[in-house]
Amino acid sequence: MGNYKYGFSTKAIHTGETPDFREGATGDVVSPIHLSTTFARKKVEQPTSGYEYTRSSNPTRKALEEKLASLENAKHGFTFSSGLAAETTLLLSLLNPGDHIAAFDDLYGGTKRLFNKVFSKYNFGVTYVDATISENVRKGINKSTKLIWLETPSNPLLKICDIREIASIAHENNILLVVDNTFLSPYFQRPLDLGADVVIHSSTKYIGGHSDTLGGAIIVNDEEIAEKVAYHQNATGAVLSPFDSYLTMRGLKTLSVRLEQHQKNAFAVADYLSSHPKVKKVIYPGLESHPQHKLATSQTDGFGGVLSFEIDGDINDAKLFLEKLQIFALAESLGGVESLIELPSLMTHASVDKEIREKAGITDTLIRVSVGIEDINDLIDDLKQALA
Ligand code: P1T
Repeated sequence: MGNYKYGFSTKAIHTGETPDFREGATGDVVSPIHLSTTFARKKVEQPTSGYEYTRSSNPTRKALEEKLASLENAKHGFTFSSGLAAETTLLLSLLNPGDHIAAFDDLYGGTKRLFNKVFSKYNFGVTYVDATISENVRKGINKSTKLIWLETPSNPLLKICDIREIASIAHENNILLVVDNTFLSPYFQRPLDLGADVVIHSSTKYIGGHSDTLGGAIIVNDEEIAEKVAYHQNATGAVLSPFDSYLTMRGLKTLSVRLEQHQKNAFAVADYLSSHPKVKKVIYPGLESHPQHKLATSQTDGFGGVLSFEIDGDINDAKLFLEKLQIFALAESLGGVESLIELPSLMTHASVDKEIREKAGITDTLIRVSVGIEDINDLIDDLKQALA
């Protein structure tokens, strides 16, 4: 199924899963789960089906990889056992010791831990910059910089970076731009179309959508990058299992309807919290009060289902509020159909040093909400009773 011919939902449902009508084939409408770890061949020199061993390639994983690539308007997709496994494989594919990354200072805590505590041991340098001002990125690069790394919207402060502007700074300097597109998914944002070179996903989130499968993805157009990633995917081995590929594909088919509902509920929650006397500030790119609302509108088709807010009080008030909620689960992660809520300073971003965290704006009373697709009245009632 060609990349550009069909609309988003048609591609989400059909790409990679065309029924097989060849003689003896069963014409499955849904791609079967190919659990086999190895594939028999008739001749020593040549794999008969094109498949050899599931770490290298697997038909169920391939169906998902084709689907994901088509949704990002890309040629190549690769899927991994988690978002961090995708990031690790990308770094191993594209960097050599001594190379440097210019990264946004508001990133998922686990990504910062990977850069600061794991890759730093192998002499990779990282400079964090406030990439909401594109010129800061230029200041953060040096002659060893090979990658610029962004999340937009960022986790957990929902800051927006100008993908087009930063892509041109990257390319003027022969640097690749990586955008983590986890928060919006390709339904609302397609960074490769805006000039990025690599898209990263934690498919654990909106792409899977049901909090029941961990995964990650790398999506690219460039043949040379694709070749390097394919080599390292096989050589290092953190691939997505056939069963997780199936679950992720099943989730992906409803991405557009889920995200529309996530966003609708997120707007309603943002409006409710904005007018509550016990809430100091609400951060949601869909609100006109968000400092980069216009930029968000210029590069995305929507604002997603995650918002953050600061409760008026101290950390104990924040904890009390979180523990009183009945429907919102107090849990890490985001992007599932159920509403999740968490305290980044003690949960998702606890691995980031306090000083760095606070400098970036992740205070002790900042609360992050992944608004689910439950009935909105029930969500608002739950927030109301817990705030009371
Ligand atoms: O959890 P994993 O699938 O390995 O993905 C890591 C990751 C990468 N990028 C972003 C933007 C993420 O938010 C994450 C994971 N985030 C959480 C678990 C969280 O609660 O924020």
